[in-house]
Amino acid sequence: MTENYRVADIGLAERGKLQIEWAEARMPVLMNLRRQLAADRPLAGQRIAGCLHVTKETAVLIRTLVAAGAEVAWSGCNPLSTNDEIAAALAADGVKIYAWHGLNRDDYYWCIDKTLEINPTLTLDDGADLITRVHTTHQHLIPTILGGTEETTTGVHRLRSMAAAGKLQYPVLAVNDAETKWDFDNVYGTGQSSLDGILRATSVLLAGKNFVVAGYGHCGRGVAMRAKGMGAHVAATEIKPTSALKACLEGIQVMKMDQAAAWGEIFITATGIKDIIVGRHFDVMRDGAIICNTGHYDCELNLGELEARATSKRTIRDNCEEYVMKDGRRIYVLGQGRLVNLACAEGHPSEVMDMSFANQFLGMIRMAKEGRDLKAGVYDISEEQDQELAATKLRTMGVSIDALTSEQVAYASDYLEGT
Ligand code: RBV
Repeated sequence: MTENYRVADIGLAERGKLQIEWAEARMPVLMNLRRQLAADRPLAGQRIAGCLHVTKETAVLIRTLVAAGAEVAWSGCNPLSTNDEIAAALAADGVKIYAWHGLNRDDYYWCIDKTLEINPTLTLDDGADLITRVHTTHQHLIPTILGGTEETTTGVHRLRSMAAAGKLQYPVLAVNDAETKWDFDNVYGTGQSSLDGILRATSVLLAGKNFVVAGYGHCGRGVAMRAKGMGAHVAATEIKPTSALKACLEGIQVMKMDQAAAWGEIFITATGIKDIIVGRHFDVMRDGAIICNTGHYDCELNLGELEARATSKRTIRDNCEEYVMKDGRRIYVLGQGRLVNLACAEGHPSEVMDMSFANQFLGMIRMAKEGRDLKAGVYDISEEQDQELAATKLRTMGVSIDALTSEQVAYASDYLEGT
C-alpha cells in the first residue's frame, strides 16, 4: 500500500490548522485569487508535485491549488524548514505530504521521490532539487509534464545553467524574477525573517554590535537595512563593484571578508556561493562570534573547517551550537548553517509571501494552459501580472494611487516636448 503522507506527528494537526488560518488572514491577494478563480477549477485534472518549505504560508498556497482542482503531492525543500504542525494539518486535509523537521539527506530525497509517484503534470520548485531529480533519476516522467515554476534565486540560476547546457527538458517560469517577488520577498522578507531567526536563536542585543553581511544582493541588502535600523554597525562584503558601491552609498562599510572576520561580532551570508566563511576566517574571529547563513544552501559557511579547529561542540540553546577553539575562543553557529530564517524562525512573514505565492498560483495556471505549447526553457512572469498583483496588494492595504491623465500620457510619448 502506498502511504498518503509521512509527517512527524499527525496529532499536531489542530494546532497547524490555526496557524494556517492566521496566515490566510494576512494573504489577501492569494485569497482573492482563490475566491475568484477556484470556481472555474483551472487546475482540474492537474497533478502537482511541489518541493517548497512546509510553512503556514505554503499551506495557504497548497489549499489554493487544491481549491482550483489540482491533486497535490508535497515535500519540503530543506531538512530544517518544515513546520511539523503545518505538515500534520495538511496531511489531515488529505494532501499527500512527505515532510518532517530534521530529516537527513536520504530521507530528503525519499520524500521528493514519494511526491513523484503522483506522476506529475506540473512541478513547483524552490531551489530546483525536485526538477533536478526529475531530469536525473525520473526522466520517464518528463513526457507527461507540461511545465514548472521556480521560487528562488538559487533555483533560477541552476535552471538557467541547465537550459544553457541544453539539459532542461520542459518550460519553467522564474517566479523569483517577478518584481512582486524579488523586490519584496527577497528584500523585506529576508531582512525581517533573518533577524527574527538570529534573535530567536540567540536573544542578543543588536544595537551597537558589529554586524557583517556577506553579499549585498537583494537579500543581503534587506538584512543590512534591518540590522542598521536596529542600531548595529553594519559592514558588507562583495565581489561585484556596482553592488559594493551601492552599499557604500547606503552608509554600509564595505570590506574584504579577511578584514571583516576579525571586526565582526555577528556574521550572516547571503551570497548563494560556497565557502564564503572558511578556516582562516574562523582563526581570527573574536570570542563569542555568531555566524549564520540565509542563502538557500548550507555551503556558504565551511563548517568542516570549523569542526576541524574545534576541541569541543555542544548545543547551548535551541538552534545554537557552541564550538570551542584550541585557544579557548567560542564561535556560535545558528541552525547548522542552514537558512537561518526558516531553520530558527518561521520564514518570511505572510504579508510578503502573499505576492510570491500569488505569482506561483498564477504560474501554475499558465503552465497548465500553455505549457504544452512552450519550448523547454526558463520564462519570465509578465509585467502586467506584476502590476496587477501590486495593485491588488495596495487595495487590500487601503492605499490609493494616482493615474495619468490623457494629456500626461501624450506628453510621456512626445519626443518633441522639451525646455
Ligand atoms: N520562503 N518561503 C517562506 N514563509 O513560506 N519564507 C521564505 C515561507 C522562500 C522565499 O520565497 C525564498 O525565495 C525561498 O524561501 C528560499 O528558499
